[in-house]
Amino acid sequence: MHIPTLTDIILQEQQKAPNAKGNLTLILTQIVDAAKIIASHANRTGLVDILGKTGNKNAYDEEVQKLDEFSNNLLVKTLFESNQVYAVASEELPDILYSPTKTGDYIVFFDPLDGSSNIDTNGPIGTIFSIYHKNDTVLQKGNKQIAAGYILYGPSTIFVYASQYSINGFTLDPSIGSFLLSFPNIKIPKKGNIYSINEGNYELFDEHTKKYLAHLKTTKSYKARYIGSMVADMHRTLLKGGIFLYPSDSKNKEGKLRLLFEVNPMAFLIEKAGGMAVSNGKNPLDILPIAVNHKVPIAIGSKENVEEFLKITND
Ligand code: AHM
Ligand code: MG
Repeated sequence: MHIPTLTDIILQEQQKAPNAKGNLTLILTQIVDAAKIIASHANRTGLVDILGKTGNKNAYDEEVQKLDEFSNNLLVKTLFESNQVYAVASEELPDILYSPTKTGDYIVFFDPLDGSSNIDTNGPIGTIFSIYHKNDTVLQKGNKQIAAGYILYGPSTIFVYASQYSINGFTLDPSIGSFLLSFPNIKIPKKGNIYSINEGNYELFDEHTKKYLAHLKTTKSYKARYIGSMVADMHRTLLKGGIFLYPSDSKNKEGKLRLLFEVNPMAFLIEKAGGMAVSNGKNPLDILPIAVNHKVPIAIGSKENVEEFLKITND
């Protein structure tokens, strides 16, 4: 039986778009290739020190470069090599970068290695990306995204990709080097019993957030899960349902997560799967970014959980 690959699905979707010339397909192919390289480097991060001590470091010299910096440079290079990308913005870069040739009709935002504090303890990490058409301005509302996705580097490498038409998940088969369709047509459960928030910040939360947490704790069915790597926490939320939150607090007045690199791509994905996201009571996809590093608080996940969050925090 032929299991469709990520490339098969991307090509199928290209046919659905009227007048598509395959330019978006080229960008996605570059991201897929970069993801495979990052996955293979992520697998070897723990070897760097050992090989260094045994004098074998030279063969692995490139590993010495921090994985987030390596991933960032790789994505910038591969995206511009597609000749389809006019500008990129990355969580690792202070400014927007423009194509040296000033060509390309697309803008790509990405977080090359999200949750990188998990690397030292072999925890899951991820890459997040978000694609827009070139417009008068680089900073556009999230509802203008034409595609978004993430790659989760965990026990398996998983690629979740949403276009205007669908959202699907793929697992990397390392023996053939292809992402195989493993989660077709993802639908988030209408309601889940898992909540995900950094409760270490409890004393910093406002009364509304505290009230919501009190509600969850008195409702026996809820379980807490928090990895501290948004891609991993969102992947679980997408498959199992429930809610992920990074609220504002007295230290981080706008929360921690960035609208363009983390919140909007995840909100786009979750909506395509039938879920919901809110930032300060409104859909984050409707917020006009005022800067590349614009941050917003976020509650995101199953529709009924997010509606419950809104009801309790608005009362
Ligand atoms: P990073 O982009 O610097 O890795 O930070 C983003 C990460 C998210 O993956 C995660 O949801 C969050 O930070 C965890 O933050 P905290 O440690 O404050 O709970
Ligand atoms: Mg990040």
